[in-house]
Amino acid sequence: MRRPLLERFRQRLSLPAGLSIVSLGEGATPLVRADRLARACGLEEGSVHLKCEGANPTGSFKDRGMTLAISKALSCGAKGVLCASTGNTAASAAAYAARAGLPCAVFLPEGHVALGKLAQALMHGARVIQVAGSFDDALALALRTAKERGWTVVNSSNPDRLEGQKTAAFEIAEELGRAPDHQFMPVGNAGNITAYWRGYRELGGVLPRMMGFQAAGAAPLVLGRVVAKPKTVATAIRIGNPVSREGALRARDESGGAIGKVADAQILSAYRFLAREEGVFCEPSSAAGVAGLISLCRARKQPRGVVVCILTGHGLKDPQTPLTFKFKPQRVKAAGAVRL
Ligand code: AN7
Repeated sequence: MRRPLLERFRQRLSLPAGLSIVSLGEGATPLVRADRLARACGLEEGSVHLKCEGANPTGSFKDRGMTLAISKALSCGAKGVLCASTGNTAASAAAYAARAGLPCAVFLPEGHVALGKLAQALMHGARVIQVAGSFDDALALALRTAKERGWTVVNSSNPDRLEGQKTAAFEIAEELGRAPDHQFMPVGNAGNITAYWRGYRELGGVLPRMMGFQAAGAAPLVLGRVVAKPKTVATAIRIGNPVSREGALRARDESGGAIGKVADAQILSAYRFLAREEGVFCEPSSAAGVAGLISLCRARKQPRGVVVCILTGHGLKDPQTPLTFKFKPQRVKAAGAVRL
């Protein structure tokens, strides 16, 4: 049996003594070389790697923090857990709550959650609350409901989430023998970039420049103001008022990195490139960091040294976006002739 993530990194985490761990075998995700991507960017072969977080039990990086948040909620005798989510937090919370035997409620922005994530929440028995509004509206309602009912919030405002998520930085540094020089990743609520930066700083040694990318229609950190009506095909990062704004800005400034924005067309182009040229299928939001890397390289601002791109969620989360591309299957009779 795979060791729970929290046990593997016990020394580097602040865990209460005797915590009973709720695990689905999260973490230890593949770091794969991306030589075609490197070549397309004008970078040296062997210098670009993809951290495939879609290989986590529920298909996204959220499982790293959820194992800790749900273990703690269970040990504290929580009545139930709840979260607002663009989908992946909901899927993860629903699965870990099911495993813990805790009731779970998820607040989703109606009409803007990828189908696979909704299916996961339903299958794991969560109470699904569709909110007529954005993620930011759903979060406000979730927080109010938690207060009224005394349920535990497992959004990234819960410090256990980011504490668990920082383990991804440990895995990358362990595998490369040191931290990368540049890390490219998507940014929504900005919890993940905050958690990675904490992880790398705790390790010491080489520190990467943290390069975060938001979708152009949902880029509050780039614009320096809340976006009331965020809009992007990358629904996971369709967020106008990031909870971990301060953490993201600190990661950017302390690391000498940047937070930029990429258009939906650039996100979709990177998404297709990864699937077709690297054999790695991530969800659209996950490709935002890669889109940022490609865009910098096109502008001849190649990053130096070792580059890691974080692919935060699996492509199967969103079975609908691929069908928006031109796609014409051959229809043949069972014994017919086939063109290849
Ligand atoms: C695939 O599930 O916010 O910057 O509610 O699902 O830490 O928010 C998801 C975010 C990137 C952004 N990639 O991470 C949610 C949620 C994927 C995501 C992000 C999300 P943060």
